[in-house]
Amino acid sequence: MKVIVFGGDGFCGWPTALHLSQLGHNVTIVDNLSRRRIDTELGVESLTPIAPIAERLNAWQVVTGRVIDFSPLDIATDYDGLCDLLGTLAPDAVVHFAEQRAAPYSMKSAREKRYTVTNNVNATHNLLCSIVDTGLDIHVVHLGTMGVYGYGALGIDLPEGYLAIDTSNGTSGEKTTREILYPVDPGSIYHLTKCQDQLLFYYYNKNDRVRITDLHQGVVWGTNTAECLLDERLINRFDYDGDYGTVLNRFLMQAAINHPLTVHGSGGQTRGFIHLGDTVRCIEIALAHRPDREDRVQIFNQLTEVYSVRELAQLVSNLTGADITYLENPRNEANENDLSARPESLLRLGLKPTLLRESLLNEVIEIAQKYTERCDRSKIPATSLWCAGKP
Ligand code: NAD
Ligand code: USQ
Repeated sequence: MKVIVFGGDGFCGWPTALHLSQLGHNVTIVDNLSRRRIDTELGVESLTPIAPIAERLNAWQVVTGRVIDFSPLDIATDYDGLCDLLGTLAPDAVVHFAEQRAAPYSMKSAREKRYTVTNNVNATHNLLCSIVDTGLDIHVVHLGTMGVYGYGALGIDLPEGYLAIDTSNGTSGEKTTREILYPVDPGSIYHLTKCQDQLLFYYYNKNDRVRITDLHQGVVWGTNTAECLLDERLINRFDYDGDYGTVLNRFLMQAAINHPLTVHGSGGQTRGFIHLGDTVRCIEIALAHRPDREDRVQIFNQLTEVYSVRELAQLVSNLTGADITYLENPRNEANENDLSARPESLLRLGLKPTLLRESLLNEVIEIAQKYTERCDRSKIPATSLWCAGKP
């Protein structure tokens, strides 16, 4: 398959591009390198020393003999460039990671809120519009989030994107059943953009029959996949700072440097989690199962386990002896929430879940220990507040 990986320089995109190339697909990465620029803006660096994109791609060719092309395009602003690229490459499929993905960054101030909305919504819309504009039949695989459902599940197992509802006509009393998109409930401006993406997918699928798979992914943990480990220059990024670091990787890194584990509030927030190796495998599965042209948007829940933040902190503490500190929550989220969801479709299509286990947690801790001297402890606290005056 000819595949474009939009956002292929990022945390999930880079290992995905390598994996698809390793499988024999013809891969092109498109990335405007905004994530690297945001690091500079925040005065922080990936804990792991990631190589410049040209060096990464050169190393991949030297080590495997395979070529990954690169195009430095901003897909939110350069619409003509995007159309030209699609027209030239005529890919079978695209994987869309190219969005600003940190909830805390999206809540920092009006500037970051506006950037996140403009960047994410335009990136997704430009991609869909350019597919229709060029007349190409391209399968879009998008990395969405479990956060579109909100975390206050209606006391049911979260379905995969759609909710069956019964309606009753007020005049005739006639009853009908239909499936609608599960009601969205975003918890940050970033999550809000993913809810907007959902509606864009719904419309372009309904009106133009664009083939779309939307992967509702939980929090990703882990750092390197088998392909990233082939050479030091292929190492993946590792975010640990208060804006981009996600909870389990942060706890593992904090344990590695003897920093107390930073639990927000009571730690009662419950989330879906997935190991990076499974993220990559899920995308491989999604690409292999292109929906038919008349199908509605195919939505898969992409998580393998559900934990509360408190449980994760306890697990890491038991493993390493790290202290746990309970901080006032900088976010506007419930003290406790229930969440129940399973990756039904991906399991049916062959996913073998990588469950959280000591050896894998230790692997992340070892990487964090190896690069301890690159850590700036002052960047660990989460300082982005959801509401003015909070905490
Ligand atoms: P990331 O920030 O590491 O990677 C995103 C990449 O997209 C970056 O390299 C960035 O430079 C690029 N990009 C952003 N805007 C662009 C634009 N307008 N044009 C071209 N390139 C652009 O993020 P990630 O952790 O790899 O996440 C990738 C996707 O997966 C995101 O859409 C995110 O919402 C989703 N996701 C991530 C997680 C997670 O825990 N990391 C969990 C669920 C879903
Ligand atoms: N948390 C802590 N301590 C920390 C960091 C986080 O208690 O040091 C808590 C947060 O308050 C939150 C939970 O952990 O309750 C998860 O936070 P997170 O930063 O790990 O994840 P989140 O903000 O939800 O975002 C991440 C990715 C995002 C993706 C989302 C999937 O950055 O791109 O969409 O996970 S999901 O959570 O399912 O919506």
